[in-house]
Amino acid sequence: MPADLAALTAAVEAGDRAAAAELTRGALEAGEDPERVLGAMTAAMDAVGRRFQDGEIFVPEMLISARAMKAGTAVLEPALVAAGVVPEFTAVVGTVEGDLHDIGKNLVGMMWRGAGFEVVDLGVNVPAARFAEAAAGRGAHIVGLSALLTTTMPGMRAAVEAVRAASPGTRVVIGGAPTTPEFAAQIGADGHAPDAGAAVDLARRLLAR
Ligand code: B1M
Repeated sequence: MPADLAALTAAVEAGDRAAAAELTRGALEAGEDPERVLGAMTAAMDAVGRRFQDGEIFVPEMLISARAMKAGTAVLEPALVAAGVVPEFTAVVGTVEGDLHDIGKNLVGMMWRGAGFEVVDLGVNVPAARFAEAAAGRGAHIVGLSALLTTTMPGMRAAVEAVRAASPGTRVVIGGAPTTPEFAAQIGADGHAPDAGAAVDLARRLLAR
């Protein structure tokens, strides 16, 4: 029986965890290419990101879809490893030093995972040097910095400078409620994303070869 990849896309978009896992398992059992199965879920997250940006859905729906994708990818992972499919890009994300807000940062990480990136999440209250260390150590293509407090925004400048010094080729993007594109430009970041959906578009644009 042919795999129902359209149903898998719909299940992830609807945030149906059980269906996402089951349809992924069914697709693999039907002999579907693991990369195409991943593509079906990524397509769902692209749609979710667009709907979030357009104000049609909100954070809870985005989180629910991301969790459904996680359920599908947990089933898919062994097949991807066996097929030698490796993520094209590695991203490091974290909330800057002094800042404990992590919901937006987690969304960005989930959306980047949904876009097929390998994501290294450093958590919250991350010193500049730790971003630099992780970017260099993991050979990251992009680093995402989050800040929710005006008082922790200066930590973004320090992190951009530290990453630039340690790995000059790595892109650095920022986001979080008090940040702006102007602030990103001032501190020498490569870009600013107002939300997690836009962070996917921005990363893809910056990393396009
Ligand atoms: Co705090 N807090 N908080 N807080 N908190 C805010 C941010 C605040 C605006 C509330 C207010 O006063 N109206 C205010 C900041 C004022 C300012 O500086 N401008 C504030 C304050 C003052 C504080 C404390 C100082 C309070 C105190 O203790 N006196 C304290 C600081 C602690 C610290 O960090 N050191 C504090 C603590 C906390 C909690 C721990 C209780 C909790 C955080 C829990 C957690 O994250 N696990 C908390 C919360 C929940 C909030 C609010 C209510 C909600 C934040 C949130 O999660 N939003 C917030 C008020 C608000 O925003 N309405 C507030 C949902 C989330 C999805 O949105 O994180 O903005 P957000 O992410 C968005 C975008 O910003 C963007 O994408 C997401 C959407 O897709 N984005 C990125 C975020 N990071 C990105 C990175 C990117 C790209 C996009 O690229 C890398």
